Amino acid sequence: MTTRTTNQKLLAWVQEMVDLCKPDRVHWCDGSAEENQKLCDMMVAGGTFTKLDERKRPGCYLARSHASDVARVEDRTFICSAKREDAGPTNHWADPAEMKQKLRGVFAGCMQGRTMYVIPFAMGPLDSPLCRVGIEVSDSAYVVVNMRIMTRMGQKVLDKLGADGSFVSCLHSVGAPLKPGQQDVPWPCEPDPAKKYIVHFPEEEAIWSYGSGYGGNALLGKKCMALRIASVAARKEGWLAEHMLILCLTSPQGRKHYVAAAFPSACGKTNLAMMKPSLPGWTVRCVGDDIAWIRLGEDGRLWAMNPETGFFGVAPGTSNQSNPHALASVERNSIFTNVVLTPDGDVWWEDMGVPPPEKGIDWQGQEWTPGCGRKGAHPNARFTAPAEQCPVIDPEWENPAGVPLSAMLFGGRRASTVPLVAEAYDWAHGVFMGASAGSETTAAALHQAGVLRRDPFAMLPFCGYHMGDYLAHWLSFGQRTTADKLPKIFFTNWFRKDAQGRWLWPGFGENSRVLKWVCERVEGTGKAVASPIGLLPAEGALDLSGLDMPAADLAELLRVDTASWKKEAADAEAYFTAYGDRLPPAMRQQLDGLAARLEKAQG
Ligand code: SAT
Ligand code: MN
Repeated sequence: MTTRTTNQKLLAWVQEMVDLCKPDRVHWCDGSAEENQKLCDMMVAGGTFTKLDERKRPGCYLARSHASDVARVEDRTFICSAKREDAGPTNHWADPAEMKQKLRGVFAGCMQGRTMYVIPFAMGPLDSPLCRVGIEVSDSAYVVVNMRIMTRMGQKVLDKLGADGSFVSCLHSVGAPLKPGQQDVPWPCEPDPAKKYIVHFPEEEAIWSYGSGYGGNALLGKKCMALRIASVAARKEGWLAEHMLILCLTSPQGRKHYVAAAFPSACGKTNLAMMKPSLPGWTVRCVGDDIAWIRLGEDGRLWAMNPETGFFGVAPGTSNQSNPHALASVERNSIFTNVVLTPDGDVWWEDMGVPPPEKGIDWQGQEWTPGCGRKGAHPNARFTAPAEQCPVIDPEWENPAGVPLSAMLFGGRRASTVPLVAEAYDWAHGVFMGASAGSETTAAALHQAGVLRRDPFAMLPFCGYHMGDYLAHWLSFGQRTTADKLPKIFFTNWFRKDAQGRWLWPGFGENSRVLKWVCERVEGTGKAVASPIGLLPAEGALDLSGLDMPAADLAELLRVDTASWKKEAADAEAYFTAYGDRLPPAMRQQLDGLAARLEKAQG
């Protein structure tokens, strides 16, 4: 295979990685359809991929991971900044020199018997001022074909890089070298979680990932580069790299608003991003479902861009009711990981909204029947689908300038306390709302699901530096532009339950009712009432027409219980103490302001 770059730094780095990992072969990926087909065919032959029925899912494949390798591994994720305090209290830190030395031992010879793929990729449209190039070397063909969907990948990126362009270096290995003659397995990985490493060197802009082939652990353009490494660069350069979807909402009168929203993994970002509004005449168009790179425009507004080109969405729960446009996006040219294979060569997952097959093969490769007591799909089963296949992709989604934001939403999964929607009083209050956000954990990471934790800006697992500095960076935008130019900030919670544990809000397309109020607030027409925690929709301000919602449910959805909020404030305050003297004074003022308002409401 000939190399197609004259970039000496790149050639030298790849050679260094070859010398370290000792692959049998090196393949420079050109990103072509032919190359992709060859890799897919090879994975079918090797058992990694099952080709789905061409009439049902043209161009689609199913993969089943090893049972130990099903989600991000936050415990094994490290930020190796030169100084420990720059990683901050929310990240695992290790000394970069010591970690590098340890990893050199771990990676030594790790690609023996395998091919090293060199994957040139770009995050962002190639002509965008925010576009960044990464080079991932990986011994996984599964990673190559996923990266081809999720990023702009191949020769065009090497052309952009040119002879002296710089890149984020991303080393990835599944950590399963093959001895001569040793038979490969469908999903090679390092099964021992303690031997996996997802390591970031922010000063060097380097990523070393070992032992996992799954999702954000292995598709290094996504969380590792576009969030952890990019967030550090963004702070230095004055922009934001955020865990946010971007959507365009258009009113029946044709007024457009771009909205970005930060929710933790597996909390419905993909569903909101391409929602089918239940309110007649409203439309939602999708710009992105997971990551937003946001810069301050010359006009003083914040402009957001989706650096990815695909969706890596949670399959279970995706149905015609929850997300018809995601289902349409995965009709062809998509990869499914850890879902059920049906006897007719199609896929199925829990809460797909269609009856299960009489029998199938589950995500672990076992015979499966409905009612057998086991889930057919893993709760963190995923689809990888090209964004351009989304029937409601926004015409501006590849605009190199991005799109101007009217509003930002923060949210999480909260069974109690947090109302359906509340608007921040101003930018600093909005930053406080994002900073103090809590959410119940999900299956997107290998940890106990359903536990409430603080997840500031939904960035807890993804911020590559000290979270106190991150809050200060967000606050700085309040000084760098004027309040009228900044997006309005809101907090939302679709997940509130009543005392019996029943969801109070129907969610999905009905969330358009909340978005409508957000738009009206932006335009200055929506009515709101003050509460200790922020501005709530005034009576009658939420459009509930055609929705059979008992008054008591609505009241409960919007209720701000002073006692619960005092606990909430105390919890946030205790959480902030970990930030030490890097907690911006404005956050302390916000805590005091909230306490005073709660006191007044009670008294
Ligand atoms: O596996 S990913 O990190 O890409 C998905 C997620 O957790 O958001
Ligand atoms: Mn995500």
